[in-house]
Amino acid sequence: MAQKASEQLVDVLIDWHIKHVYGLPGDSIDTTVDALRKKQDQIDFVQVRHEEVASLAAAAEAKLTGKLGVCLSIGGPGAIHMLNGLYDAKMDHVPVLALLGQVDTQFLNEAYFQEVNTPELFSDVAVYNKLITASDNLAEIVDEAIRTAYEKHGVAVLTLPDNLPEQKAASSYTSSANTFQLTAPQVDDERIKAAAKLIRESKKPLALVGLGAKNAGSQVGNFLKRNQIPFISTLPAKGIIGDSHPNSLGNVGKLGTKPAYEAMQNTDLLIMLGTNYPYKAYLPKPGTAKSLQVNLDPAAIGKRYPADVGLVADIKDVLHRLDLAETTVLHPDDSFLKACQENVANWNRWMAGKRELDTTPLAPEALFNEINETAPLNTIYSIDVGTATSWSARFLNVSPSQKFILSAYLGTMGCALPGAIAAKLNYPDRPVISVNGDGAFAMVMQDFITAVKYKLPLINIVLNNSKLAFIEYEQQAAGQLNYQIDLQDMDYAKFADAAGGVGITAKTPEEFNQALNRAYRVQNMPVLINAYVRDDAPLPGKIVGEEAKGYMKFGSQYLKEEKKIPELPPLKDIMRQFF
Ligand SMILES: Cc1ncc(C[n+]2csc(CCOP(=O)(O)OP(=O)(O)O)c2C)c(N)n1
Ligand SMILES: [Mg+2]
Repeated sequence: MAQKASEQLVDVLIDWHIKHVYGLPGDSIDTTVDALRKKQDQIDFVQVRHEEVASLAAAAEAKLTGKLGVCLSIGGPGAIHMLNGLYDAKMDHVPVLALLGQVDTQFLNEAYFQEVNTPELFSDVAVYNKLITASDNLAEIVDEAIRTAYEKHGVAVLTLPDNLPEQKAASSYTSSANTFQLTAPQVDDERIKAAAKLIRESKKPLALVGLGAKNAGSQVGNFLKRNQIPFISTLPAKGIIGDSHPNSLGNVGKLGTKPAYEAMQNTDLLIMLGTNYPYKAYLPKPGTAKSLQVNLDPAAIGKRYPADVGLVADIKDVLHRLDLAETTVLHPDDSFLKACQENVANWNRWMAGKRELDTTPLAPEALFNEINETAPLNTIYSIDVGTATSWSARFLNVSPSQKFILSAYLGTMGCALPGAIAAKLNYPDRPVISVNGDGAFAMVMQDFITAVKYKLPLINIVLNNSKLAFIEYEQQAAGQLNYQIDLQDMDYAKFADAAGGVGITAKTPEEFNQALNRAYRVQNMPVLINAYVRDDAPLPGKIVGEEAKGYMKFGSQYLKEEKKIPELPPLKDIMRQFF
């Protein structure tokens, strides 16, 4: 018997091992929802309360698992709600499929109720973007959409007029799920030799490791150790090699460390592994360092810093061949590494004082330290945008056995809770901790109820400073007076209780520690810790250029803290001992 096109569509998703479809039903997508209902024993529909959460959760699922995330909504308003999470997927280069409803074909182009031209609206976000116009080839197009999302590491969007999936397809369809594979280009020996030469001839090599190294963490870690090369991690790549690796200098950039900033200023060879890190101000000054870059995307090579050798290749393969190209290590000299390590030791001593701050309201530094010290080794962190991002960059030591996700390049507030929902659904046995500011949480808080509905014991920590603290400091850095940054407080713990979860308020370090301890033991329901925190400035590793001028004007606390940094000896001075 011929199948309905919608049933074929769902079969294609099942073939690709899709476990979850995040969404909210409604009239223009209901025939697809009906097909999902029929296969609910093989694929879960995760009902959210706002479509933005569906797309953010789908993006997070892709970040966590490396597999396609899928989200679904009606056309018109529901589709528009999904844009944000789809941009998050696009900008963090993860595969997501969005199924958007549309008015029936007989009403198309009539400016009908909820008729939005989604193929046009989504044209910028999508790597594959089609309006379905027939039922016979729907399954084929879904299959191609998925292949393209994987191949281009991006978002595939299908707009489905709701009368089409309902119709019978002319013939059966066999998906390409079992035969699909991605292969990395091969690099010729000459280029590998050129890369080896660069490393051998450098005195102060430094690696910048990005998300492209995700599946090569231990290989990169071993290579850098053997060759005495210090490394810096981009924030989204945090934990891939592990913050406690002896060669780690922490994260780079505004949220990064002083040792990382200074190593960038002093290196003579920047080795960029799987990164397209955009903040040029935190890279070496052009002309001061050579650069070796490895990236699967040819367009990323030389984009941020001129490359002397560029390898469009898989990192594991390159490192393996670099090892083969040399019988001995390429870079046995540990002088630069030793200097950097001493710089890190000084920095860590300075930071240690902050980890122990015992204040009311809580110092976020101490709060993050408590999470760091108690979170099990398989914890998944989902971090929001705001000062939570800065504190996590500094005070969480993420290990390769943990996972760490955030909205890295879109930087959208409201990403942490959807990320935590996806994390708990995909890894039910692992602890999941999301940390968000009070502003960010309020953008998606309705979906705490989703975590209640699906009995997800995630731990959602609200950093409650009753303001948009990150913006407070941004305004100051720009030399502006603070305006419109205060947030009305509310009892988030009571909200969590009312939603059917567990709400706990914490105002002191002791209360927070107890709350967290209790939260680890809760089963079958989400916990919200409403943590009242000081609005401490997220301390700079180094303020660059224009920002410094802005702070001068404002004369803020932030600048006073920055002045303390020179108390730590600069890397240049430390280096004299080693060279
Ligand atoms: C959707 C969205 N809107 C606005 C911003 C700009 N923004 C970045 S951080 C921030 C403040 C975050 O406030 P909150 O969540 O309370 O965290 P805090 O910085 O106070 O810890 C804002 C408004 C953003 N990144 N995303
Ligand atoms: Mg806040």
